[in-house]
This record gives sequence, structure tokens and C-alpha cells, in this order.
Amino acid sequence: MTDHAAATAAAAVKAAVAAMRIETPSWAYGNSGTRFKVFAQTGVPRDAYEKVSDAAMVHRLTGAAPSVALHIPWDAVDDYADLARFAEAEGIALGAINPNVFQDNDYKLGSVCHPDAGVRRKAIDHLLECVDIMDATGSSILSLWFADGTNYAGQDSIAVRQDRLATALSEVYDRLGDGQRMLVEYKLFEPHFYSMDLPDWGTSYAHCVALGDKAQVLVDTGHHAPGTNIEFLVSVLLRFGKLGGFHFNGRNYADDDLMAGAADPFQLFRIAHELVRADAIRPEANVAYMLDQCHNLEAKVPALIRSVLNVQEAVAKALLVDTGALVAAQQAGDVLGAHAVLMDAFSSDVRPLLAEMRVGMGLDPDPIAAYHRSGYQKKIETERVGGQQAGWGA
Ligand code: LRH
Ligand code: MN
Repeated sequence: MTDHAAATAAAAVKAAVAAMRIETPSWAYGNSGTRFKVFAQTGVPRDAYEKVSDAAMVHRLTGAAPSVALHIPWDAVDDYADLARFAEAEGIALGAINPNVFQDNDYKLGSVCHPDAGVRRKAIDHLLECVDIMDATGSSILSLWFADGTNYAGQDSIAVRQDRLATALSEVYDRLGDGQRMLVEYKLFEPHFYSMDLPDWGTSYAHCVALGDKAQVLVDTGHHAPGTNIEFLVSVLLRFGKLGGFHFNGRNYADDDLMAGAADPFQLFRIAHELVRADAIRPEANVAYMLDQCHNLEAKVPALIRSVLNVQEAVAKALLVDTGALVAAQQAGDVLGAHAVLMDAFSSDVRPLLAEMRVGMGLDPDPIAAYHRSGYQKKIETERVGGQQAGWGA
């Protein structure tokens, strides 16, 4: 590749990564853990406003995280428009609205799939309330995840629960306003261990097709059976225009919710490769790139900064794939040659290029170092004393 071609390619990578937006999750700033223990951390936010401030700090240092997703009621406030104004003043926006129909005692046997019509009504009303919140915050995404499922064969009718799910989704779909859409997340197991009513991309896809254009599939990278080829389903969903967005995180075993790219950076790269090939990185492609993580041991704000950088690095490597050489090798049936083209890109060190990109954006080339130099961690640990630390309240 000539120097000029290399410079042009580098500029294109920097421009594409700089334009990418990665939404952080409010709940990642709060305390989290497992059923064994939640290790509270000093400096953790006590309310949605402080979570927004932490998300704004991630954006200030990365320039890539201009919105924060909310989870209701974990982020419930009296005045959502005021919270949106506060976020704007902090330099970010409020993003996807996540209803919570998995923590109320009434939802033991499910929420929208529950055998009892009264419980289903309660759940649907909460989903509708979250669309009202979208109207107040200016959010365009209703991000739906249902813990609904069963633990033993015969516990309930798989088919009847699907009817209940379809009925609920359809009522909420009809409530969506202009510019609003619903993303339907699936999960193979947990908290149920025989059936989940939305266990896989196919079930979510089928419901989204039945609903219409405003319904798309949300791919949480931690929600698949071990060995699942996630980039394959991503490619298929893109082909059918039904890939609404991601919850990026890292996992080794189950829904570990570790930092994106920390456990399997090669998988994140392969997913990014399918996104780049489909020209789906640019904001206009309308794929919602979001993180969904829990920082049970590590400091939360720097962990989210690290995760944003990991996604940027995976995408930058994918943008470096020599597409011409790849297609030529694929057409020629040159198995090793084609694989080598991809591995060349994956093996390239994109960190200097991304550091350059940040300098070009007026940012510190090393956001993690900048965070430690900022004194922000000390500040929040000193200021945020007393009150009820945010968490999952589970
Ligand atoms: C379920 C899930 C879902 C969120 C929750 C915080 O495992 O991925 O996206 O509601 O985590
Ligand atoms: Mn998720």
C-alpha cells in the first residue's frame, strides 16, 4: 500500500470511529454483584443525576459516549424533563429507556407472559409508562428485556405464553410515537432455567417481523449459548434490516457482564467486521451501540472508559481490513489467504491511530490516564457520602 493510500485509509478509520456513538448504561455506575455478594464501592452515585454526571465524564474523556441509558424504576425521578436538561448541561443526552418487569413480587411467574391477566396488565402499564418517559426525555428507544420463563417442563404452556407476549408487545408497539422504536432483547437462560419466553434471536426476530418496522432485535453479547457464532446472526439480522442494537459486554461462561472486549476481543472484532461490511457503524445506519455491564470489583467510571476504548479498537481494526484482498481471496477459494487478510487487520495495533484521532478531537490521547489525572474519582469518593448508594436493589 502506498503512503498516500495508507494515509487515506488511516484518515477514514479515524473519521468513522470518531463518528461512532456508544451509549453507556446508568446501572453500570451503581453497585452490582452476584447472589453471593454485592461489594459496595465508595463514590458510587446515589441517584440518576449523579449517574448522568459519571456518564458525562466518560463522554468528556472519550468523545464517544454522548448518551446514557436509563432503567426504570432504578432511575426514577420526579421530573424526567429536568433530568434531560441536567444531562444536556453536562454535555450528554438521555438514551434508551429500559423498563423493569423482573423485580416486583407479582412477576414470579412472569410479567407480560404471566398466567394472571391482572399481572399482565400491570406489566404492560409499566411498559406504557416508559413510553411516556421517552416522550419526556426525548429518547427514541424503548429497550425491552423480559425475565419471563419457566423452570420445569409443564410449568406453563410455551405456546400460550407466546400469545401473551405477542399481545403485550403489540399494545406497546401501537403506543410508540414518531421516531420511537422498540428493541426486543433475548436471553438463553437466567433467571429461568427451563424456558425463557424470548430465548434467542429467532424468537425475537419473529416477534419483531410480526410487529412492524418500529420493532428490531437487540443483541446482548452475553446472552447466547457458549460457542454461538454471534457475528453470523448479526450478519443475518443486518441483511433483513432487523438489527436494532447491541448490549456489548464480555463473558467467559454465562451472562458475566464483564467489560466489552475484555474476555474475547477477537469475537468483538469479528462482530465489528460484519458491521463494517454492512456499513452499519455510521450513526445514520441507526444501529444502537450500547454497553450493558456490571463492575462488581473494578472502579466503574474507568471501567466504562476502558470498554468504550475496547469497542473503538475492535471497530478500527475491522475498518483496516483490506476488503479488496479479502474478496479476491474469498472468490478464489483461497481459504488461508482470506483468513490471513482478516488476521492481519486484527493483529494491527490501532492504539496510536486512535490516540491521534483523540488529539484531533481535542481530547487527551489516553483517556484512562486523563481520568486518573482528573481527580474525578477522588472527588466523587469525597463528595458522595451518606444517602442510599444506587444498585440493582435485588
Ligand atoms: C438482562 C440484561 C438486560 C437489562 C439487565 C440490566 O440480563 O441484559 O438488558 O435489563 O441486564
Ligand atoms: Mn442486556
